[in-house]
Amino acid sequence: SRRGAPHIALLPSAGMGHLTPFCRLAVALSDSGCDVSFITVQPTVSSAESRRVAALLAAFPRLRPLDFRLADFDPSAFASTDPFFLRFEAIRRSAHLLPALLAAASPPVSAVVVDISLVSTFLPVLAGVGLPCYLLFTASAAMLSLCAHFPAYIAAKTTAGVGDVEIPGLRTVPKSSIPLPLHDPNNLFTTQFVENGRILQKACGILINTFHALEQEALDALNGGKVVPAGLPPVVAIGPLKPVIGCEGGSPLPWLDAQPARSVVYVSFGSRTAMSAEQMKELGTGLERSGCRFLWVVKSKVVDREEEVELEELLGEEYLERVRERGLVVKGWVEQEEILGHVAVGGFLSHCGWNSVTEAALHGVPILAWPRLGDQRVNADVMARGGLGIWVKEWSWEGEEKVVRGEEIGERVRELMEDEGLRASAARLGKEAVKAVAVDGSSGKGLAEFIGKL
Ligand code: BUP
Repeated sequence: SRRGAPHIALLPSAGMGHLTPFCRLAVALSDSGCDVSFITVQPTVSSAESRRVAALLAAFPRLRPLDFRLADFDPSAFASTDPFFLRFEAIRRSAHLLPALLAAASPPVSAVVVDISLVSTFLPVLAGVGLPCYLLFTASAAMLSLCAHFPAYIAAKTTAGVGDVEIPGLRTVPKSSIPLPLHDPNNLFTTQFVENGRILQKACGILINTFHALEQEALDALNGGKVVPAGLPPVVAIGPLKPVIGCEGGSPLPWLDAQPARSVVYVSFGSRTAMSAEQMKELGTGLERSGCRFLWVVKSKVVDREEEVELEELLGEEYLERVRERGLVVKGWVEQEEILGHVAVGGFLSHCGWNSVTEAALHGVPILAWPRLGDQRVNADVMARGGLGIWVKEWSWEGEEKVVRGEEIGERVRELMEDEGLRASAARLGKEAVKAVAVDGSSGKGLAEFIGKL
């Protein structure tokens, strides 16, 4: 690295949605001349994560791996069964062990970038040893506003449950879009979310994987002292973080090469959203009825290590036989970035995990949103406002029994693929995204300013 260049340590959290932007940030910082240490926790929750970390470190030997051994942790003591939330907690409770690991690093660490889900326990520990703590917010600026305002909302509310949340200076997040765990004050995720929200003000800065053309209003509200009257550290948009070529895994898809331009709808609900067997059948029917070509990534378990059932068993051999000509159904990991960038892909039926939204934006691929849980409805709202896609608000959500019928899914998919106006507006946003991450774009400059400050 260049003389005098900062040494930045990155601490990602559990789950592909958190790991992916950190891998991309690591490469972006390293490409800008920084020394980068990448803190890893083994074993990872999913095998997708361990493969990604191994591929990243192999492709970029200049990144320094730092193996973080966690303190003993008893998951049964917590009111959650979500393996990812429990891992967040295990890492959070090991914060006191990080300074010793960092102290051994040479050259000395100049700053640490911590994942949002971990920040409330790490920030005080890092401050204690005089290390600047930045955070990377891995979701939308709208979600950051909710995170920043939520502690004040909880403190001021007079009703028992959580209702519509009016974010000062921005917009109201309706009750139905609030992540389900947040309705339960005793949920482990709620405790983490509120603690992390409270400490935001003390961070040296907040990096966020979004861009101005998509979320100008939210970024202005956050930086203009509207969301948190006491003020926040600078919220710096650095996205959409660019994919790291050659290490995001997956198999090449010769099938796509054989399809006409913009004819295929890509269907994926992310790395950790499982769908019920019945809903999966209906989705299959819907894709078949749409008459469109499709590439469908099937997931039936929250953690990939537990995927055992074969496609034939999930969807039936007959179905797979029937759709063979027009549809490719795959189980396991695909290279989503490559798929979204492929000329054959003309639409994306997506759960609206934030990484997926930013990837679709970068490639100008229109989205049909079917958010399922967590921050996904907030994200779907952002992408619909930004002209990137359509969100069918009535479709089922975490905790609901409702099954969306194939007929309706098929109709909406066809609409997505036939809407020329939407295609044009998604393409426009794609151009803005590409501009933003260029060296002289808003996000490119944001990253350079962050590095300059260190
Ligand atoms: Br599935 C799948 N290939 O097969 P999100 C996902 N991805 O490359 P999530 C693949 O994983 P959280 C696959 O491109 C994106 O970068 C995808 O992140 C990639 O949603 C990432 O979209 C998934 O944020 O995470 O997985 O639900 O719940 O943590 O947001």
